[in-house]
Amino acid sequence: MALLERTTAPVGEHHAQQFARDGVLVVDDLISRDETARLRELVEPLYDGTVDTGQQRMDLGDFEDEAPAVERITQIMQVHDFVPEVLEGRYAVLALAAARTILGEDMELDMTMLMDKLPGAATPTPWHQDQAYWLPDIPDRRSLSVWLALENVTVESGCMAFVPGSHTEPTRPHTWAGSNGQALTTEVAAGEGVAVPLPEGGATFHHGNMLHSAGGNTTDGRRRALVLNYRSAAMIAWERERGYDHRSENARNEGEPLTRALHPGNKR
Ligand SMILES: O=C(O)CCC(=O)C(=O)O
Repeated sequence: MALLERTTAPVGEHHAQQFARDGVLVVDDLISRDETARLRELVEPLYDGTVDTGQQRMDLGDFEDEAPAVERITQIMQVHDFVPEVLEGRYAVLALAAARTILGEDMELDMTMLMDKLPGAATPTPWHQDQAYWLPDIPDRRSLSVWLALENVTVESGCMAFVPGSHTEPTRPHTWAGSNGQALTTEVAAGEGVAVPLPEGGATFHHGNMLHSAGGNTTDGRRRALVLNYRSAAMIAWERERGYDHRSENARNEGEPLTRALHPGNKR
């Protein structure tokens, strides 16, 4: 399988050109092992339930009909509401600087999210483009997501996969991944995707129109990631005026993909 070029932090002008071409950057060493360990420690109370994350926690994998042995894809939205310290680390400074270098000085943090696949949670995150989840008429589609590996992530434990260059194509039609849940999915041909294993503290940076997925976790270890999403300050204000703030009070409605976010109360 093809490998994506690896880069080093901090992300600079050269990387901005690479991002414009590929729509994704792979940074093996965004933060140190100590910083990663600190982040794991900060977010564990959210995972183990010591901190109640209420409706911000959901199983993104509940599109599968069979009853799961373990929560399939644990997703916790707006992590910094519960643990503001997650934004105090060096990586948050690096990620914001990268977003501004790559997409413009008006980039700001829009969303944080935790994604955990417990040992044996073998449900893949379906192929999708983040833009399929957004308000369809958003006037400015610049967006960057940083997916930070909180431990070594392999193909077997559910690393991310991307279709380099797909960010320049129109957003593909998406459908619900199943009769339950809020995951969307789209068609990607075999061989289009490139899997990106990462060491702990490594990160991928992907464009909002990038086709991506993640494998299931077939190992006996965890697969935790912290995601930070950036877009322009004006677009964050535009979203909030329309009641869209990436919280999940109404996880799924009956609307069609690409219109769902317009339904009253759907905040995700
Ligand atoms: O971690 C995963 O399983 C998927 C994450 C994802 O889709 C994203 O960060 O946009």
